Amino acid sequence: MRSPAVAVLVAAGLVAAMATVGCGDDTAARTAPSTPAATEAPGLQALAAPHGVRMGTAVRANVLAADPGYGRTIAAQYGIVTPENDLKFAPTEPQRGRFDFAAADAVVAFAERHGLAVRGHTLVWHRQLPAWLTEGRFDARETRAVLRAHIAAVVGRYRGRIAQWDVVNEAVDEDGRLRDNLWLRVLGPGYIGDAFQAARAADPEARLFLNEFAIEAPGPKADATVALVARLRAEGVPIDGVGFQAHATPGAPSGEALAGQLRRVGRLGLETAVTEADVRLDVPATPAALARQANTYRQLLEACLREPSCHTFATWGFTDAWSWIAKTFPGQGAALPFDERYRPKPAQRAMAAALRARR
Ligand code: 9MR
Repeated sequence: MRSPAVAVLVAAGLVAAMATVGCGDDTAARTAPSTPAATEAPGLQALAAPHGVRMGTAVRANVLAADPGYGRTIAAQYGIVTPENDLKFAPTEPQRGRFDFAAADAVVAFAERHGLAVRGHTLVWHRQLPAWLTEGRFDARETRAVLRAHIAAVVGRYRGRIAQWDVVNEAVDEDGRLRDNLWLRVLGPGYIGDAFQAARAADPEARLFLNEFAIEAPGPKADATVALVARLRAEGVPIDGVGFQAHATPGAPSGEALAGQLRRVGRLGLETAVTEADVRLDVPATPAALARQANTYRQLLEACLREPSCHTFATWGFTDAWSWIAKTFPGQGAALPFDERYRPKPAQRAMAAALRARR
């Protein structure tokens, strides 16, 4: 039973929420990110705030526009959002020098209305590149100009409004070599430093990250990534952090492994972030599998909470209604902390419990 004082607070919150949100009109909301829906338990961000950690999710502009409940859940639960696709190269520069920011603008405006921070994803990657670039047969001079102009335009547009950028994404391959991509082939390894310089020039306040998958446990790829960022630091490249994507399966990576890798990067004086966590299951998921998934989410979050370098814990979406997993891993899914109707799963409750326990 709630105490009378709590009941009064809840009632007051309900009135305030009704006044700010209106009749389901998401666009009018002015609630702080940590403010839960009045009738619900505190959201993840409210629980994480005392730890100095932002809880995040990837977000899709098209779903935000189509479904007010999607945005409401994000605003009630999270403190930082990452456009899942809307800031990538092809969507933002579909023709050379002609930019389209409509979808990204909508996400950033949504975040600002709700007091959420934004992670920008991503400036330099080997995927989601426009045909004019992949088929353009540009030489090194022109490719460098394309890279710099793209970063100047995209980062510059959101100067002061995007807190963290994934400047370079997935630059290292499984064997620990620099990934063989268009940028490396035409520009050589210097493209990485170049991209960070251009991002720093376009927004000196933004925190600049190298973002990578499968570096959450020891191995050649993790070693090479740590060596790469140490070298970049030594060369004076303006890099602030490393993003650990953390696309997981139950138990892998373990929390111990992730904490160890976060620590290695933290020791270099760099920030760390968990940027794209999800824990995929065979579908339909059994209760036992959902419990193992919850345990994995709890362990991954606890790893971030105990490493002082880690200030962001973001999942790659929040609802099983919208996730990249089913397309890429046939027969798998159910990877996120909320179900298809935005109801918390055991994974969400396990993360909330971890955040409460460590207060
Ligand atoms: O989730 C994204 C999916 O909707 C896109 O189709 C895909 C295109 O390659 O990219 C997905 O996001 C990726 C992210 O940008 C980088 N890390 C891996 C993610 C899953 O593939």
